[in-house]
Amino acid sequence: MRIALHHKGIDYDYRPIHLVKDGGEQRKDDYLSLNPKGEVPFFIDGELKLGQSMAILLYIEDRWSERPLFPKNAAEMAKCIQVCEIINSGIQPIQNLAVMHEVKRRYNLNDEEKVDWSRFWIQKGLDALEKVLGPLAGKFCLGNGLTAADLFLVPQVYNGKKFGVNFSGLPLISKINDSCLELESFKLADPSCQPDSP
Ligand SMILES: N[C@@H](CCC(=O)N[C@@H](CS)C(=O)NCC(=O)O)C(=O)O
Repeated sequence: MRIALHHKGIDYDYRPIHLVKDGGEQRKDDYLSLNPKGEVPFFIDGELKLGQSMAILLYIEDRWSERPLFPKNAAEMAKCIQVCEIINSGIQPIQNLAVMHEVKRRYNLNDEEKVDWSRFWIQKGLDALEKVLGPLAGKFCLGNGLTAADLFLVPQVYNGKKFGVNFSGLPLISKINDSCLELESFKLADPSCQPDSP
């Protein structure tokens, strides 16, 4: 979401939610009253209060149509969503903090086993995505133009690196990630550049 806001040059207020401190601010009542799902991002625009990054991106795309992030052609749009969803519904949820926490608690895992769970699912998902991207990718996921697919890919690669995923068999994904990280919008959205970064 941050990448899209910077890409489109939208001015925004950033309200940090610390996901770990004190058991996670996303699990506190005041945040849950805003977003019962207890996750970030959450987007507010006037009366609109919106969770889920795909919903937020589609809203931003419609409201600020300059510098589009979704293809207009139906087949290309479907391909773009395919890539987004491999990450957004096929990888990210299984390696999320809440899932790691619950898997650890239920099966009495240690921290290394907990991380191994997430690493396994990210590796499996990115290995498949590398094959899907084969006929699609150029400089970015879909040819040489930036799309929403790249906005999902880069944060997932970031998490993959954090959890020790092996990128040696993922040359396409690595190359796309590098191309994205050269762009100003990705630099400004990087976690290390946020006001609450430790
Ligand atoms: N499907 C949601 C996923 C949101 C999500 O899982 N966000 C993570 C951070 S990237 C989170 O808030 N995790 C908190 C937790 O698991 O407790 C979306 O696309 O917005």
